[in-house]
Amino acid sequence: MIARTKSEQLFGEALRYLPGGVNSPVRAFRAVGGQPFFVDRAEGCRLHDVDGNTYIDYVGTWGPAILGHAYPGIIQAVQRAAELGTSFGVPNPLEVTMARLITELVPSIQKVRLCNSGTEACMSAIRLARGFTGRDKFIKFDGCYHGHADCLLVKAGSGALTFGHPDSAGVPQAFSQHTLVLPYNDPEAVRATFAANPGQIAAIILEPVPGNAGLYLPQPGYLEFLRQITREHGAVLIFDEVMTGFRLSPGGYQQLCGVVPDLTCLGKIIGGGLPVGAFGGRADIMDMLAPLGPVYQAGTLSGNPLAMAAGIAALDALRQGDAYRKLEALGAQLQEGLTAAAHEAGKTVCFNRCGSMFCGYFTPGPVFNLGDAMKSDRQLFARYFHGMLEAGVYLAPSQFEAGFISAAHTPADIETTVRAAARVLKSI
Ligand code: KE4
Repeated sequence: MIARTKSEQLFGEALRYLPGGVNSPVRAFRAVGGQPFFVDRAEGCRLHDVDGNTYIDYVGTWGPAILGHAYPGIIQAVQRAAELGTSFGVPNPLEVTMARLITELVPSIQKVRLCNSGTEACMSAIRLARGFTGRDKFIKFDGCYHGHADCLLVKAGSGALTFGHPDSAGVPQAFSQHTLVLPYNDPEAVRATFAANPGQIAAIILEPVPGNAGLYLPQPGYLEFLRQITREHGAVLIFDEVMTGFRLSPGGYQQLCGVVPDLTCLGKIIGGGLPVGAFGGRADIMDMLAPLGPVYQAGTLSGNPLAMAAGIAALDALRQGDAYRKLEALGAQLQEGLTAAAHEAGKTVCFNRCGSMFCGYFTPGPVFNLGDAMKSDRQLFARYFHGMLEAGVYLAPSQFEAGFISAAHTPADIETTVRAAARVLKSI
């Protein structure tokens, strides 16, 4: 067993001050058992814990670290910005640069509002769609997670799902009664819901590639169907690309699939690891936002110069380099290696992948929605997680999370991971 004495001491102290010892539930390892380790520093594709152990990291702080940790261009940009002040509460040039970059890279975003988290982005996008249409109801899909705003914590994914009670305590029925939850990849369910709620549905919000119940993909034609039916019924189509934005291509998944949403939510990568969120889209919808229009949204630290500097450095590096080609090659290598290792060990694994996002489900599959994902053997996953951790590989501490490869991973790191998996899968 790897010694983690200092992490255990820190966790004991953390439990005194922080509920569950963490500031975000999934970090607590409740889905896999054991205790979290504490990171001292990170660079490239590796985390170094406070006990001197090193791990190849496939969580990447849940998506932002697409270039790897402590990416020099980002560190230097943040250092330069910090010397000029950490927050102004007054417009600063970096906000304009970031907004211009986003609108250039994601053409469906004609105007954008920056905020401080993906939760805030999704919550605000729903409010904006309701204000624009004058309607209250909206459709989300089970297993999709859009942050922890009250109206969205209904059959959510990610941590909410991991804890086995998809709905959250503290959310009054009145706050979620307008949230219509449907199975993903089921066009008939969407048709029936619009038919049953004529003229009442403000929006559909979805992760175009759901990454909060593991990872699964839209069936061919599904996103095109959602685009068409929302147009027919005057509903706003919202792509939550907080995870997929700039992860799968410079223009997000919408660039790959060719489906143009009305609004897009962003986060994670555009902050380069600092707190950030954004939502944007059609100008006629966005101009409903205060101070122009009647839909209120605000934030003390929105457009914060440090987060902007970090995000601009990240987006510049992504658009100028060959990161996406590299990420695809590494993803394919990992998928091939882990699939072969599972087969060799006699373990049934359904491995889903989209570029540098992936999930290995311990179930025969296929996995196209939450119901399929829930068939996975979570106990076996927990043993696999800990076996890999002991082997120096940090996977997402839940079967219902996506893994992330960074441009700092190398083919040798992938090979090391595959060899470790081959050993662990035979032993569990
Ligand atoms: P944040 O509020 O955590 O910045 O973003 C919420 C959010 C919105 N939309 C999507 C598609 C997301 O994946 C997220 C957040 N993702 C989780 C990982 N599954 C964050 C990890 C955590 O909650 O600690």
